[in-house]
Amino acid sequence: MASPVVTFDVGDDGVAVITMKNPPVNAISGEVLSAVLAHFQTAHSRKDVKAIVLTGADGKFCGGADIRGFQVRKSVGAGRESGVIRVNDIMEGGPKPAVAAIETFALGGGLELAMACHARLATPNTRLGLPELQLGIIPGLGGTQRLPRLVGVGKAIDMMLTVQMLPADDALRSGLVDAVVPPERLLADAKKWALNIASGRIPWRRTLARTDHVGPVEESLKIIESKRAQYKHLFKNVPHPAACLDIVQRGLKDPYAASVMEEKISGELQVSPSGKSLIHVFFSERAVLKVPGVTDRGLKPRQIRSVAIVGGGLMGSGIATAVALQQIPVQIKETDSDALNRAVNTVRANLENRAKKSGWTQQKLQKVIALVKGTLDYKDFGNVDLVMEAAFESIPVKQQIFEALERYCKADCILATNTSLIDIDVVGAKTHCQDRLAGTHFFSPAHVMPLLELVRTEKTSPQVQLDLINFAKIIRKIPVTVKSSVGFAVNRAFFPYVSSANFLAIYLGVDPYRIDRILKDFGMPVGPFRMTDMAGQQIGVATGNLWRQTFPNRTLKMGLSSLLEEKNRLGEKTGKGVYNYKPGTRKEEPAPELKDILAEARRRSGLGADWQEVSISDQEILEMVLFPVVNEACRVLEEKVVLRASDLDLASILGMGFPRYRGGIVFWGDSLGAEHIHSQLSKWYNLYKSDAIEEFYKPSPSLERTAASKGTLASIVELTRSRL
Ligand code: 3H9
Repeated sequence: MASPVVTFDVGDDGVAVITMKNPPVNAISGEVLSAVLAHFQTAHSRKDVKAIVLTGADGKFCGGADIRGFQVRKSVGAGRESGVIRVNDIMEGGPKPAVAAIETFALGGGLELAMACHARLATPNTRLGLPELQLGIIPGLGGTQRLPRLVGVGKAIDMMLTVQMLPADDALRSGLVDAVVPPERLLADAKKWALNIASGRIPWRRTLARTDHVGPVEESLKIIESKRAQYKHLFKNVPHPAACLDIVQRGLKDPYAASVMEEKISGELQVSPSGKSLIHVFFSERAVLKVPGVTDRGLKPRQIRSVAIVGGGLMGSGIATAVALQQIPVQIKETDSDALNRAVNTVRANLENRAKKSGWTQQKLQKVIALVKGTLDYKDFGNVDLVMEAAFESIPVKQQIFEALERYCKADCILATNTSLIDIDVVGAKTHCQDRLAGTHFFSPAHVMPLLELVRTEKTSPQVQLDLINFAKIIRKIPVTVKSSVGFAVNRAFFPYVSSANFLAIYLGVDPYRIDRILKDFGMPVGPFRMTDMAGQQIGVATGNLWRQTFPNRTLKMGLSSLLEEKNRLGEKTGKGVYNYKPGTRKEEPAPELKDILAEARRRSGLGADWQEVSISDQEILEMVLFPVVNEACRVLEEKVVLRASDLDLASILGMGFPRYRGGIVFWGDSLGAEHIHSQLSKWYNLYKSDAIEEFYKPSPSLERTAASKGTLASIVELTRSRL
């Protein structure tokens, strides 16, 4: 017989202990919720039970509703049969007091059950919160009603909208828990607390009826209005943050009615486009850490105790900052003392900035700064566990560096390159330690951006890959394992983002500022033209050249970057690019000169006097910019550059800022359907194929196949998230 998902034990003291047991996080499935409520009813009816303690097995209280069941969710019923009403009536309204004994975490539905108890005890390592909004839903077991009544309306809204998980001491100060006790005393103290409520020594408080943390309705309404203004930016393109505020507001007058409505809305949001996308991202973030042949071999990651960086430019100093921030000693190597001073000073400035933002003490700041050392000599690398090269993008330069690294570093030191362009096999061609070679491709600024592409070659050993995955986690990066190839995953898939925008602007006459606005409205952090200004137009020229060499048939012959570079309009850093920038700011303004620059680009592209602007809708512009990205993503999947489609989704979100609530580039493509994307690309291909754009809009063979078979883009790669 399967072991029960919730156990029930009554001790001699008359306390019934109800324990949720649903590994790995004691999540609330329908079965768990029914069993908890049934055990509460049993406890209420048994004469030998005086009080109840609700807890979780294996030192964890509960991680919330079982998200695995969301995709196949059926309605849990409505009205008085629904889960929330049963929780209200049975747990909170029942005749015997209940205390939640909370260890490690009480999240989402887990915290909601705890809040329906009459008191909560937690251990010092516990985190508590209602993170439902990260999944595109709102709490659905009374959380929007009980949390404000325990911590106040303003704090409850902050916690839900910004997905804050309170540490136990903060939860105690805020009123969310009643006591913090050591883990070894948790159960005994919770029992005592419950018996004290039963005997009247501690007042019996039903959360929904509490008024001690909430002022008059008018005051709460004012708080809600101010929060609506404060969090306006979160409401763009998604329904759940506004739904959460609306339901908190409704509950000010009638929390019981509001909590029934809350459950209904939460269920509807689960199957909304943004709900499905955000739940997909949640699982993608966990799947990416599983690399077959690496993380499933029983190997133990070796600890990286010290790191060296070769090259202290923008990337090198950013990487050194990310390493030092996690208390790992780091050396930076430069070629001369001026460059070295600049590099060390940049890291120091980054750390000072972080210290200011995070309120570090001077002592802590100095301790972290002391971890960063500069050197001009590889001889100092003798003891480091990992070297990351972030030098100039030149094959001979990198090959020389790796030869030196092999000579001076210890025999098991991992040798990595931050190249974003060059094949790792080529970088390490002159070394003999191919099994220790890998790519660690950071995104700029490296101490801020969360993505790390871990590039492996055929020869990179599983141990080295595992060590790097583990190291990435330690320096707070999300590692996506990719195959060594041009552009890896993110730069490769998103190269067409800028190319298609250029095609639209130069060849079809669409205003670049309109293109940027459409992409921003879609949810990208910046449009393609603003992005080229941020990166610098020289980078655009260099990447364009590389692409032209690698994929000559699908690269625009001429983009704006080369013209802008000629005119010394290099982007943000020169105050002029596609946009103009007010001196000393990053605030962009349309440049009146751009019209003439575009006209020149057309002349140079051979577009004669008969050239005519094309009238085109916002929707078509969006698709003309993003469908080529989906098309390239299909090639990335086909070539197995990533392990799974969800890895590319995650990389697109973390590396390019593709909106999370759209699930990533492949997930979004699948939400529209391969057939639609294929038919649009085919249309543009037939309309616009020319010397300038050739096969740019031509559907890739894998998209063609997927559309014909009515399959999903995600299944272009064999390994899927759900099969792991
Ligand atoms: C909710 O509660 C709605 C209610 O309001 C309404 C009810 C009607 N379900 O993160 P980890 C899996 S919505 C199922 O690596 P950690 C996870 O996929 C929920 N599975 O561990 C992974 O599986 P695998 C609101 C879950 O120790 C494994 O557990 N709650 C769930 O670093 C380990 O996860 C949340 O949003 C779940 N709820 O962190 C909390 N949670 O090994 C979401 C995790 O197969 N969860 N798994 O890949 C978390 O934040 C973290 O997982 C947690 C543990 C802090 C709990």
